[in-house]
Amino acid sequence: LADAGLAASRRTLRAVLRPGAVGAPYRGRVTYEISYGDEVADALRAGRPVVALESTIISHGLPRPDNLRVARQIEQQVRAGGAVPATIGMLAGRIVVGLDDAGVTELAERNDVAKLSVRDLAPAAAAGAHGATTVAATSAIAEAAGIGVFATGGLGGVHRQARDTWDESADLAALSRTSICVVSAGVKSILDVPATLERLETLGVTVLGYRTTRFPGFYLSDSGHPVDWRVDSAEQIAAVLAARRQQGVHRGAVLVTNPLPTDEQIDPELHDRVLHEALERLDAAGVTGHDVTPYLLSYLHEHTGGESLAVNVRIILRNAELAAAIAVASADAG
Ligand code: PSU
Ligand code: MN
Repeated sequence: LADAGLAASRRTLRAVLRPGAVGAPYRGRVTYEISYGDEVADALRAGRPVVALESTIISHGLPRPDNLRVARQIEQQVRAGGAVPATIGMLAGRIVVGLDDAGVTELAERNDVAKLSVRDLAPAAAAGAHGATTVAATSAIAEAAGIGVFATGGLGGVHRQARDTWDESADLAALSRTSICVVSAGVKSILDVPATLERLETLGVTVLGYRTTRFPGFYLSDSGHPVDWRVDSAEQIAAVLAARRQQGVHRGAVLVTNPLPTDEQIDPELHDRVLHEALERLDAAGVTGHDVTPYLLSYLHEHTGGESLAVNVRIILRNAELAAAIAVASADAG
């Protein structure tokens, strides 16, 4: 387990995982229950604000070596906002809610980290794999752990070729059945944005615009499409979450979309040119399935001269800040 980067401070809340048995065939005493970082476990018990963070962004969404630095910055941002960060991922088959720095480093630096959506969690655990969780998997785990707020960068959605490929991120279906508040900057225009919005509507995902009535396009402040509900403060978002609980109608996610200020968005001309190239290359390279999104993300990072990375980091930190404020406002509201 030392190799898995599990610090001694790590412990399971309810069950004991037999040391050395990770990845071994089920022999009656091995459990795959969620492990918690101490600080997260304490905060959850005490009802203090916690923000879930995904790890696919670290392993597959951002280039090395910036990914590790950014992963730490996101956690710091959540702390600065008065909440406890719970970065979620899998180490040697164990789901960990609240990875420590050694665990985050493993996921940032290893070459054998699997990208895990919800359906992958059980087989990856049984195989003793290291894995990074997507928005779909992170949401599902956060809900199971009793964490109500989750900060990410961009969401997965409907891909541009979906009419032929049926490639729609499992993030959307997961958000339709998972009770969680997700803060994102909308979706990247590597996706079919209007189709993604239609699917979010069909799937019953509540979409809020934070200080906007326009759905953000990640690098671009405005995707060109409207959002029905505008909210202007973390308290107002906490009120939406409280209303859902009290109404007893809270299956599915609340997606809070947090746009970049227009003077911070990526140069639209550079954006359109590189996006066009990336989509052409994707086609030519014959990339499919769960490799599509990482391929497009790394193409953008490599071909915008660092601009997309800088903007990406800015977006994530802003989302972490807002998520912490929502978690604090929700805890204050009881
Ligand atoms: N979009 C981004 N950055 C990301 C991702 C998506 O702008 O890092 C990651 C997230 O973890 C998301 C996943 O959940 O990719 C979606 O992958 P797919 O399209 O294969 O479902
Ligand atoms: Mn896909």
